Amino acid sequence: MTDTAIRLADYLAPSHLIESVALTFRLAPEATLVLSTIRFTPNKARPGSHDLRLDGENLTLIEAAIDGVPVTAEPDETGLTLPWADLPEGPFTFTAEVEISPATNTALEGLYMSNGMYCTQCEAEGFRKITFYPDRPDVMAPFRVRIESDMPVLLSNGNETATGPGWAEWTDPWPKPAYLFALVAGDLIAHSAGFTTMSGRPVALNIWVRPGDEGRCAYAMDSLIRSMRWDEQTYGREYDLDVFNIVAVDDFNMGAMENKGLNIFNSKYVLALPETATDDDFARIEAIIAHEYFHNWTGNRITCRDWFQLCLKEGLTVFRDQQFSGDMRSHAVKRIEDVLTLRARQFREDGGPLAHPVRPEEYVEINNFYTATVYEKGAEVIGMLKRLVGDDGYARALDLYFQRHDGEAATIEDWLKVFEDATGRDLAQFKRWYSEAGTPRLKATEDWADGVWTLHLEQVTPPTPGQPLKHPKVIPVALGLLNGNGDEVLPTTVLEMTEAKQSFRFDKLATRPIPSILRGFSAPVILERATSPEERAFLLAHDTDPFNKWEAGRALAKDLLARMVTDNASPGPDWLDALARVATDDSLDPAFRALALRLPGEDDMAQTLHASGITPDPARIHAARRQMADALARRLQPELAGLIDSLAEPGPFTPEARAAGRRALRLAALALVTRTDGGLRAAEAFRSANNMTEEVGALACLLDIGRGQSELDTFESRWGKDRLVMDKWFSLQILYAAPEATAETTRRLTDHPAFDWKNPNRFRSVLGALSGNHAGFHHASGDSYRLLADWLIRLDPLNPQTAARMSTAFETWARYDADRQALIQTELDRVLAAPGLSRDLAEMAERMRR
Ligand code: 0A1
Ligand code: ZN
Repeated sequence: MTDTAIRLADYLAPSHLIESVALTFRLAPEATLVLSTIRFTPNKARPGSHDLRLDGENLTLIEAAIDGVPVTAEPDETGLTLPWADLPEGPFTFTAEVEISPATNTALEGLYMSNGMYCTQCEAEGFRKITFYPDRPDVMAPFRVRIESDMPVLLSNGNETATGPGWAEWTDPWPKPAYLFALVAGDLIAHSAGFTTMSGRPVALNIWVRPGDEGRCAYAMDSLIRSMRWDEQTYGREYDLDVFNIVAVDDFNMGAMENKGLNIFNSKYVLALPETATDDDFARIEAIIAHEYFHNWTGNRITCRDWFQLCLKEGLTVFRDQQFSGDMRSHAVKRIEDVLTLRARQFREDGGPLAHPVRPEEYVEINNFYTATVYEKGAEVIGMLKRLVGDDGYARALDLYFQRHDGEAATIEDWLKVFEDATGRDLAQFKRWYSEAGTPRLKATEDWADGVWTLHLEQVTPPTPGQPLKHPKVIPVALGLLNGNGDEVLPTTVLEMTEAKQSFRFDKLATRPIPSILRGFSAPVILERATSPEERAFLLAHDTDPFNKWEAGRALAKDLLARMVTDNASPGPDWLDALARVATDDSLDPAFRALALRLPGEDDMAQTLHASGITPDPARIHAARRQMADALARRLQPELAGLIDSLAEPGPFTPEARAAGRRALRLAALALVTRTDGGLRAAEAFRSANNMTEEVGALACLLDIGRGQSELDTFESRWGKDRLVMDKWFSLQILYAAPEATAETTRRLTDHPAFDWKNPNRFRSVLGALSGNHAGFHHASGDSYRLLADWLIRLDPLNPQTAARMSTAFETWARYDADRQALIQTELDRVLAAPGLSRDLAEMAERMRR
């Protein structure tokens, strides 16, 4: 593996730059012709006599020429080298004619077909499957594209500059790397709108979908318009083309892609109606539309020098979409949700064999580094930077970033330098957040004497693969102090920790304060502090910081669940009463109350137990968590019916946050009632639901108590023709299967005629649900491990990217007992022995293998 690794340290500037690119596509499913005319110029930043290496994979080269002189060099497996001796001294024109086969491209990378429509996915290195090109992000060029096809709608990047029967020409004036290239041709229909930018320029907006889906685009369009306005108002960023097109495709490896002026989306993140999409779907659509739109500046106008800098665009763009969703909805609720995701995905990654820095230093397959660490921890690092330099400093740094680097391919060094220049701060130590993997543990203890309260902090980052030794990081610790009445005696203050051990003194206090540490989750660390249940309950009731208020309840629940698993404890009044008070407190946001009622996840619990030196038993965790839910249901029983009734939404469905929060709390209450009424109320809720949130919400309640078969059948006959809705039907049955039935349920569903395993959404909805059912996946029989490995081996030759991504289900093996470890290692070995294994899956399996 190491001999094929690509290293940041080996970066060399490109030998040649590109002045312009012209492409012609003659589309045909199995024999598309790609004609390219590329104007190259030697790169002055890389003096010397260099061959020109062009990337190219799975291409049939018909002919190529340099300034009209045929090229005699032959391509190899990964590209074509134009020897220095054949290159003119100054600028020259390279032309090529290449044939490709989109219809047989199952990897969904490059030019491929989905439901009879042509589309592309070029990030990270897909353009090399379209034609010979220096497929690296630091080579930027303006593109002209001509598409010839009898498909009615022909789209590419930029503005449409000419069109006629059977062809269209698109011109993108903004220099871009090849990974932002896109082309779409199909029988599509547009949901259209318009937008006037802050300087008064009109922009045509279109969301292109298959005929029949045009009625499901309104929410995505509304989200797009709000994103465009927000980026103007918040970051001063204006859109820069005459048109912004979005296309929804059913077969897509990821969520969506920010191609310049032509975003391509997994249809799951575009199409939504109240009847077909849940509140979570609506929120995700809003966030992803915003994310891709925001890339226009953070990613496209300023791109990455190389793929090691991926977090430069992704961390920043996630941070921006999180800010946007907070502004559109509730900052408190959004922060809690983001931290839940961070812990579930990034802390999990950071604590296992796949841990890597936010800016990795080497990779074998870059597609394996579109990770929670690069995205979510990358966003956290920016949040910390903002906390340290303040809102004004952040705004000045961002202005400088856009001014200094517009049109460039930049690095993390460039990014940190704008903060240093704009604020005068030295960020040398802060940079460790980019280079060191692992989640720091922050240990907190206190002293109290003579009106002086002292907080002692100690940071330790555990070793991660390839990085045995860690260094102290700059940790912004937001702190507030409360007195016994719940009044704030110290409002939120950011302490700046820079040493391995550091103490902070607070004097002139009348009474011993109750600290609220790491408010707003001010740094992506694990806070360790011995805290009594009484103190947690106090903070749950009184903390003025909404994140820490929620966190106190969470910690209370996790402490209890841990004791239930290890000591057979049972839920007592401290937790039950504290939670009941929050659940029924009408002065609190219903969305917040719903989050407070959500019990800790089983995977999260396994991670926590492992971190404290206890080998987690998945079956015990599962049973204890259910026991916890039962106790809560009994405690709240007198209130639940009233709560459910009072939260009924009069009037038509709206996806906005307020209504969604009420539905979330209502469903949380319904889930509890279901544990005591045998499903009566949930069955009724399923029957009367007029939106997908309540329909699947009620169904989930029933499945969770082992009922709901007739509702499943009703659901299937109602939605059998709707791919996106049926993905939910597949997932739910597996997620809520009993541990011993999970593998069998999954196997049965893979035999279902609608299980189209070549469609990534459907594959994920089944095999992703298998690994999402913690106790079922880790069932002692090892059946689930085997089943997943079988399917990874089967998918890999067709779609290595998705197979590799789903293999991360095994990344937690080291948490479990020796038997489970051995079972997982056997499966990883079996994957590694698969003939013709892809580089993608091979890299992942090798990194995970003991
Ligand atoms: N840049 C996109 C994510 C993306 C990455 C890779 C893809 O194919 C390998 C597709 C999409 C984003 O951040 O939304
Ligand atoms: Zn992105």
